[in-house]
Amino acid sequence: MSIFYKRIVSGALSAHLMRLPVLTQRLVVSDCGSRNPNFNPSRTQSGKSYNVPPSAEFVARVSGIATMAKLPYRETAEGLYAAFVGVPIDTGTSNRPGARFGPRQIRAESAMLRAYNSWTRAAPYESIMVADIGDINVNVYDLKDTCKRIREGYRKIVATGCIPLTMGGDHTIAYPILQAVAEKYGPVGLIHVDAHADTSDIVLGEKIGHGTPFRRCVEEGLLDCKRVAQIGLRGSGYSPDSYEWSRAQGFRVVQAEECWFKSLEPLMVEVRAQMGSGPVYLSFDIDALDPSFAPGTGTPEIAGLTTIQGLEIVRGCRGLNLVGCDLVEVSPAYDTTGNTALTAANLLFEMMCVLPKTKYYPK
Ligand SMILES: [Mn+2]
Repeated sequence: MSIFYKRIVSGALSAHLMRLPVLTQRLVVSDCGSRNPNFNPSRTQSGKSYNVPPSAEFVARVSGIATMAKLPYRETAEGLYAAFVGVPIDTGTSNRPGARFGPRQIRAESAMLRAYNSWTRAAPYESIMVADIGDINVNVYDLKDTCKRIREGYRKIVATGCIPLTMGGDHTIAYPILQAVAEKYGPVGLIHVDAHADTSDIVLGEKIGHGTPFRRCVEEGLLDCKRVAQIGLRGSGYSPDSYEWSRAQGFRVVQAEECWFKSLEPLMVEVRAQMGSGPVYLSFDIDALDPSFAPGTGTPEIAGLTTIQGLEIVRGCRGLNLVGCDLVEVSPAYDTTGNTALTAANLLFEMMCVLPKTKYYPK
C-alpha cells in the first residue's frame, strides 16, 4: 500500500501551535481513496508548505513504505532544503560486514520519530522542506566505482543547495561525499565523532577503505584542518600515539577518556568557537557510542560515549553553518534489538533539528 501525504502549514502558526500536527495533516491513501477523518481543510490556507510525516495518532507506524522518518520519497533533491540519502555499502569494511543494510534498518526504526523535538523545541517540519531521496546506486563489486558514483550523486544533490543527511553505509562514503561538498563550498570544517581517527594511509595495499577517508580528504585539500575536531577516539593502537598524524594536521583530538563521566556541553562550546561561521560537515560514526548502546556496528570499541553524550554533540552543533551530515556504520546483523538503528534514526533527526534554518519555539 502506498501512502502519500503532505501537510500545509498555516500562516498563523502561533494560534494553532499545539493543534497543527493533528489538524493540518493531509493524507491520501492511493489504493482505496480513503481520507484521514481528522483532515480539516480549513487549516491548510498558507503561503508555505512543507513535508510532514503522518502522525502515529492517525496512521499506524508499521504501515506504508519505509522512508526515513516516514517522509515522502522524492526522486531528486530539487526544491529540498535537506534530504535523507542512503549509501548502502560495506565493501570498505575491515571487520564485520553488514553496513550495506544500515539505511534500510534506520528507515525501519525511524517509524518511531515524531515531528517535534521535545527538549530543544525544534520544529523542523514547520520551517524546512525535507524528503527521503532514496539511495545512491552503488556498485557492490567495485569500491572505487562506488566512490565515483557517490561523488557524482552528491554533486547533483549539493548543486541544488540541498543539505544531505546521509545514512551509511561504512565510513568510506565520507570521502566521496566530502569531495562533492568541498567542490561546492571549498574546504570545510569537520566534526568527526568516531571511535577511530579513520586517517590510515594504506591498508592491505589499498588507499580506499573505511579506515582511510579523512587521510584522503586532507591530501586533496577538502578540509580546513584548523577547523577539524575528532571526538570519541579510543581503543588499542598501532603505536603509542595513535592520533599523532591528526594532531600534526592541526585537528583537535578529543579522546573518549577525556569525555568519560562528563557532560559534553562545555566541549561543544569550544568546538563551536573552533568551527566559527564557515561551512561545517558533521560525520558521526555510530561506533563512537559504547557498544552497550550501539552494538550493531563493524568495528566496536569498548568504553565509548553514551547515547546522551551523542545527543549533546549533535545538539551542540546548533548555530553552525552545517552543509552536510552523515550517520555511518550501522550494521543491523549485529543489532539484535534494533537499538543501534533506532539510535541512528534519532541522531539523524537531531541533525535535521540543528540545520541552520530549522525553527525553534522558545523554551
Ligand atoms: Mn569511522
